[in-house]
Amino acid sequence: MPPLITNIYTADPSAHVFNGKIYIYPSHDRETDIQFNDNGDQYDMADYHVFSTSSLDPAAEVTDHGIALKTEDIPWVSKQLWAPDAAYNPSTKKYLLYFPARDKEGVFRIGVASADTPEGPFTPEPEPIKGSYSIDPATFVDDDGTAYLYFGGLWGGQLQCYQKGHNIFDATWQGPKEPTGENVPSLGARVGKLDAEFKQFTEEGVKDVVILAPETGKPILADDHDRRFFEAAWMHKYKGKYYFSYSTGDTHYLCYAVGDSPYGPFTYGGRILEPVLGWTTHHSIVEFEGRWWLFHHDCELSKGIDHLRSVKVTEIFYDGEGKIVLEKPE
Ligand code: FUB
Repeated sequence: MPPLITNIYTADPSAHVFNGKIYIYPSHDRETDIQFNDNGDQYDMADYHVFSTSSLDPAAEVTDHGIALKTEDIPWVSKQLWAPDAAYNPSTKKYLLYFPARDKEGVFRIGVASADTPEGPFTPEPEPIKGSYSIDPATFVDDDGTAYLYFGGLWGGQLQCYQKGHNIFDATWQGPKEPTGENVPSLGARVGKLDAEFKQFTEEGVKDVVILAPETGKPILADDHDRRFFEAAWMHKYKGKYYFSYSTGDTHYLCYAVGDSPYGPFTYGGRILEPVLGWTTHHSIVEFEGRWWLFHHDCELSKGIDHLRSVKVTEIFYDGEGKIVLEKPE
């Protein structure tokens, strides 16, 4: 399957349907001399482009709307504009772009920027979202209009630095580290409800997203690298159920878990995508014109350079039990 976007390198695609069109909010990968390491320093992105298309036919044209936001415009950011997401707030009639980046102290935070159109340009808030940390924000607006922000990522994404509390950064856990040991539960992504403007967390603050192993009914363990959450949270709803999907990082799977509430708990449901060419895997799932689509990335276009990725899309299906499958069930 060829990449959807070929004019620049793009990754971590968050796709949404706005005004009857598909809008894609990816990371913009760029060449760098920074040596590859497990902290992800080589993912040294400095701006965002927004893309749109009216059709997902293989021959459809995808429009690059140009730079929507860049590092120099964001007062609190030092570097690394990583995986973004977007939402539309019907009350304020604003489009919101959520993005992680390192602040001037090198700590990842999540920022928000707003625009009058889905393609931007976006104007950033001067400070990151209060109480935000780590990477990979993903928004989900439920049928009742309530918006949630999921986030978190291990190793270079610093999620493991917050084991003492949501706002306590433990620098000794920085780097490619995570909890391990017999019966140690895995670290969860985080989720918080957003306020009426979709710009801050409500007073409830953020909670841990718990994924249960179906065979035990207990949280997935930290050493279960084939199933534990690593990064790339995404939420979508299908037939009243909440599907939380994510990457397993060093084992390179995209997996999902299903629950009855946006807060979970979610029960592990299986894999959506097997490892692709390149270290990272990151995705979004969206319904468009009655069909379901998995947006993801790989490194085929760059011939395997991990930090030069390209966005792809493939159709997905559900079987009779609501399991996600890549082949259309008979
Ligand atoms: O694009 C930089 C990082 O790589 C993202 O934040 C992760 O999800 C991984 O795809």
